[in-house]
Amino acid sequence: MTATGETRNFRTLFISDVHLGSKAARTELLLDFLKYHEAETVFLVGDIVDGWRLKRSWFWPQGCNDVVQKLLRKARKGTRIVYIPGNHDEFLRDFPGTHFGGIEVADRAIYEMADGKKYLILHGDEFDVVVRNARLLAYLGDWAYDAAIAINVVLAAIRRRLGMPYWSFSAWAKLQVKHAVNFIGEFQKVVADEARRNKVDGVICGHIHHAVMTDIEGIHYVNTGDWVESCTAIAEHHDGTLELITWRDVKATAELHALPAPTAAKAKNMQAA
Ligand SMILES: [Mn+2]
Repeated sequence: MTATGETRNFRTLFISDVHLGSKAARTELLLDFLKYHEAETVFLVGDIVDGWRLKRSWFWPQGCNDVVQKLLRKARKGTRIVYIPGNHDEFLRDFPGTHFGGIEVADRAIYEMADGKKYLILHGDEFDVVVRNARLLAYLGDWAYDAAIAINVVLAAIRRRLGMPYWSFSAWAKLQVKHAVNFIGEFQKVVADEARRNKVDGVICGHIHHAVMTDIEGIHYVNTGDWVESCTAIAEHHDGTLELITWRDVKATAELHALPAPTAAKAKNMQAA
């Protein structure tokens, strides 16, 4: 957004970890972001709806409806929207290949950017088991790595059928503050490895609520971040360049410096309403 509040047009937008249905979801900021950002394709990279939170207690304020409506309206107007479920909205994993309201559901995707570079798009929770048992798996080798991922997928499906909650990486990492940085590094490494196995140039994922664009041994690792704290998204320009947008900071800067005082005051009143 510029000081005058112009809409920016992109080829693709990538958003994840909105956690609609959790009190932490920053729906007003996301709505605002969606208002000022258009794209030909929008990838929802998982954990958009927090199904587990909703199962425990129903929390669905108007803001959640507004976000869903905004996305459906974009789809109606011709934006291609692809929803890649995460662990918090894994109920959608039972419906790969289906459409609802013009939104496609897919387990993962391989997507070609405007510059021809190919990216693997996935949420990333299937690698939790590898990150948690990194040392053991490194010791046991490749077969154990593949087996661990396969077992994790099966266990998650069984837990889902039994109505048991998914084990949460971010909650777990928060408890292990001292090692959290190592876990993020390990997660990034295994996801980059998966991209390499798929013979693509990069990977775009979410899950760990840590937005970044970096090179990991020749693989472009991109994480979309989240809309519970940092309010970040990844945007692909029409030439294939990727940009990490931290909307929370853009908004804060715009409100502090760019907007004339009456407009800023009006914006505040509107938010309060
Ligand atoms: Mn997740």
